[in-house]
Amino acid sequence: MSGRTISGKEVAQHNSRESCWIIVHGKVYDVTEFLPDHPGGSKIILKYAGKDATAEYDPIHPPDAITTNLPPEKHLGPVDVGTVEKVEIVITDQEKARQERMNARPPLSEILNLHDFEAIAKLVMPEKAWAYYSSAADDEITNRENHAAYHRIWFRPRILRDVTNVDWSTTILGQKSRMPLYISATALGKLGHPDGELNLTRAAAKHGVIQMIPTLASCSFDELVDNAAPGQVQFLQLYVNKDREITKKIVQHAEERGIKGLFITVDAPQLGRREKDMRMKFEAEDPAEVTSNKQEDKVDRSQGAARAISSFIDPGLDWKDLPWFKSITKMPIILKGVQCWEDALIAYDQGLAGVVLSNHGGRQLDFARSGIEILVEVVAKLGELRGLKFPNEKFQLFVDGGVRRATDVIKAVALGATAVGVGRPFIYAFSAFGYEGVDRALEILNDEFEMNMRLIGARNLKEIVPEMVDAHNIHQHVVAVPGDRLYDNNYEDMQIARLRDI
Ligand code: 173
Repeated sequence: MSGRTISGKEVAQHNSRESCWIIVHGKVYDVTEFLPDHPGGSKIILKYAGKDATAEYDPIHPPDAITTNLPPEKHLGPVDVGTVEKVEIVITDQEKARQERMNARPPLSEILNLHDFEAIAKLVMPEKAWAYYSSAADDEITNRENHAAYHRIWFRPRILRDVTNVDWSTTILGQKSRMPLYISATALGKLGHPDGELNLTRAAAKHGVIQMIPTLASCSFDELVDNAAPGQVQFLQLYVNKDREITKKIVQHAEERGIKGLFITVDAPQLGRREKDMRMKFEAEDPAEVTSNKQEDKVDRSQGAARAISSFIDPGLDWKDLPWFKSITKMPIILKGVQCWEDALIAYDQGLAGVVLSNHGGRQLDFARSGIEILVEVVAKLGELRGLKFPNEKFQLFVDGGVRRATDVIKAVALGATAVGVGRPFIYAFSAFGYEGVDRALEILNDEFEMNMRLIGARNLKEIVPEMVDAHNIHQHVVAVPGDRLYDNNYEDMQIARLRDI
């Protein structure tokens, strides 16, 4: 970075595809040559050519994204802040109304369960953020099935056991956790709250639960590790880059920084179609701009927030790559997104530490089965073929998707899971209430554990045995169960195409 201070006026002259400078956090960058390579497409950068792009940049990128992606000679120097023309931030009527709703949030003491966070988040989050987080693939059948599958499992509680003291703590990949639950990886946390994933780090520290840091966090990886409490356990979710050197760097850096488990995402060689998110983008774009888009962008921003930044993910990832991962790290390796016993068996035979039975929150293949349904077949088949019993220390099974209650977690544990991942509910908690929201969400789950452990007659997780649940209908997708009123209230109907305003 040269020391020269650059005037806002000079920056403003570089406002085209031919010469494009932008300001981020008070520094000027020449991104002209980077335009065609920007994972989010060139168009969005050009919108800020010659201007301050910080407000648009922040929610989507970790703070160090620009410095690591641009060669040093393109870092032009600090801008003379007083001379920068302010990018006019127009507060729309819609935004005003949203802020009013934010001021009308109920006190946290009135939030009684995880569904409540979702209901409030839906009302107070920026629309773009809600569209991105809540959306799922295609017709969102799997998204809803993830939750509904838990309705097909019923309890067989035991009575007259002294349940004065109950303990639901456990170990996950050898690490202590106060609950059989971890905070799963979800991208772009700053879309929902300015502190992004840091809200999760702090609340996880307070409650002694493990946070899985996403590859595509809005906070930088180091920021999330630096802000962890002494001894706090974190895992890393990994999207594998086409450039394996980049992946190697990420993995080895994570290990050096004390990350205790590597969760490689294997269900997203291409991102699913999240149509709520896509539709939101159409509405946000100026129609004239949309129609004049001449395919000059590598990535069409109208595809929604996730697709725009996912072009680095390698669809060529293969079982053949696993020995390489084992050669570059000693961290336990877990595959996240396994969806049938055959693949779980290969993972076991390859000596991996476990698998997450997951369909990516219903965001990838629609009509993929729920994690909890897959768990039942994996436990049965690996028992039959390899003599394994679950939960198993050496090969751990995790599930995620649709979990909203401690009873859901208890069902998974009874069926053989070491722990479950919870993603969206914590994003909703911090989007609506910041750190305190996540703190409250974890407190609610703790309260639910205490009561439900007593009610099923288990004093610790070992006493939660398969006989305590009746899951014989789990593979039946057409059994009638009562509707879930709280969940259904939050579930937002998908929209059908409609005419433009005339
Ligand atoms: O589900 C997602 O949205 C996701 O995993 C993702 C992938 C790439 C970029 C951003 C998010």
